[in-house]
Amino acid sequence: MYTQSFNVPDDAGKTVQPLKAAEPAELQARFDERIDADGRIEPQDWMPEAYRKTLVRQISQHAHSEIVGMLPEGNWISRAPSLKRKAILIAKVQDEGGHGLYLYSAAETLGTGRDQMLDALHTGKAKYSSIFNYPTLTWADVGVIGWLVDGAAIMNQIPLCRCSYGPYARAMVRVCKEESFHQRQGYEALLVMMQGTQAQKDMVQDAVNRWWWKCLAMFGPPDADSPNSAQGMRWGIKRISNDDLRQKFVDATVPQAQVLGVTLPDPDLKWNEARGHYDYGQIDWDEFWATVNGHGPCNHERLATRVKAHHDGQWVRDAALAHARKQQQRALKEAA
Ligand code: BYC
Repeated sequence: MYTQSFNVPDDAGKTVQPLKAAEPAELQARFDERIDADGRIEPQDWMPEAYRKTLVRQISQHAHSEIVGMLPEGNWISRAPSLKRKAILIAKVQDEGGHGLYLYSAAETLGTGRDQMLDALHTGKAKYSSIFNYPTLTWADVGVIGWLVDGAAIMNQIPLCRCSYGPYARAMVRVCKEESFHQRQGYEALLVMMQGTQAQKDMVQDAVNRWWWKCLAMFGPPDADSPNSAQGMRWGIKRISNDDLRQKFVDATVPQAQVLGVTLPDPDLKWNEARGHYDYGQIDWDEFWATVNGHGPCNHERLATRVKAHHDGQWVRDAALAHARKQQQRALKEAA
């Protein structure tokens, strides 16, 4: 092989001093310096164990959310009102599956296996977004998920493109581009329904009434009750706080609701001239925590569906592994 010639070191024959392993304090200082300079941490770099653990927690939960997030909308693929809407919905749900795969891959670069992450999801140890534990009762829910759920997701995910961990940040760039299409297709589907019959308009308003508050809760607990925020911000994993993102989402969504012709179900929602933001009412945090802790309307159904899909897919994983082994043996035989 010619490439072997490139493996001969330039200083062949000279005595090379082995690199002295840096002491932990020195490594920590270098890490802190990189974070302070807004630099990126890559998989081969030294990082504190707590930083690694936090990233695995957040990225794997994010991946689980994408995969479980396929279910509420997937429920409508066979009942989409036209071929065009069906094709768009299939593509969207497939994109969410793709997002899950980029994110599991990003988490794997931190040394945690996909099997471990899936096991944590299937046994209920890992979290996924609260929003996917609510049912999609009508076709309007599909439009509202695109408009509001994907809209909230983009608001949360754009700052993650600047996350300090390289593989996560790079995965988020593509995810955000696709989420932006998802948000627009949902909004466009609703615009069409709002030009339809009174029954269609009522269906949209009903879906907005059911999803609005759940979307506000998606951003996570208030900053004062968010145990992970301060450290996440210090490490450059989170860039904007839960409450600030929630406010940005409300401010961006109110004018969109006006164009659409729907009412957001909050009597306290009003422009505050002094703050330069919309004020909004109280989120039901008891309901949020009950859902996060497994007691929402669809938690059992969602997990059971994922576990069944995993078991049903075992033969595909077995076949892929057998094929890979065969390819490897063939390559070894040819190389011998
Ligand atoms: N649901 O200290 P905090 C999508 C947990 S999918 C459930 O503020 P952190 C899409 C939190 O994990 C959207 N749990 O935590 C897909 C923590 O518990 P642990 C998913 C929640 O990490 C398909 C505890 O509450 N997006 O876009 O600083 C179709 C305390 O919270 C939730 C992501 O995952 C929740 N809503 O901040 C359409 C984005 N909120 O882990 C759309 C990446 C909080 O200590 N993740 N908790 O046991 C993040 O940005 C952050 O992890 C969060 C929470 C803002 C979610």
